[in-house]
Amino acid sequence: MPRYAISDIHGCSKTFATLLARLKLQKSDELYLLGDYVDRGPDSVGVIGQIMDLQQRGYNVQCLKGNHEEMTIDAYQRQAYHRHGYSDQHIRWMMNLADYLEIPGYILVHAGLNFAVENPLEDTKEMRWIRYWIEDIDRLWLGDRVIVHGHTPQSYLETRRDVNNVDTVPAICIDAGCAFQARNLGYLVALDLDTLEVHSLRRIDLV
Ligand SMILES: [Mn+2]
Repeated sequence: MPRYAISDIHGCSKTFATLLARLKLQKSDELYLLGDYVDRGPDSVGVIGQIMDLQQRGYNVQCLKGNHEEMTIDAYQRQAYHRHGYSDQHIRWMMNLADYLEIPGYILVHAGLNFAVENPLEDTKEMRWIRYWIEDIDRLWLGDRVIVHGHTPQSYLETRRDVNNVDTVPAICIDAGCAFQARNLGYLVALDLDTLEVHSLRRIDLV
């Protein structure tokens, strides 16, 4: 039963649907989505709808909260986001998203972990926002786990490099900048957490 992780879909609903079709996702598979479903791309509501639909149909999809969901919830609570077409149900779904997940072999988190505090798993705010934390990883604390995260876009080729370097640096960034225009970005990737294969798909959505 494959386990996949995908991050930073950012409103690219067609690209997301196509990647899932490529993976031939089964109900017995595990799909982990690491946050930032919304903003930048053309169809944030559609991405949330697709994920909720998969969950309602019995697919094993577990989702983290990204900084863009945090901002969306905050704006909604200030009554500013109704015009973006989110329903109360969408917002409730976002509010219930996890800060991080621990599964065999991995810690999954949107942005990363703050190793400046005694217990990195207690700093849930930085889990959605932190950058430049890789060099601070406490290998003793982490043990043989690998951190898989998104949030900071890079070429999908660098994701492959992260995979190849995982024994040296136990962190893999899977944000391939799906909604960005830069020449080396514009991909959505799915990491197979057991084979470490990086499935990459060039963005289909118009941004
Ligand atoms: Mn982010």
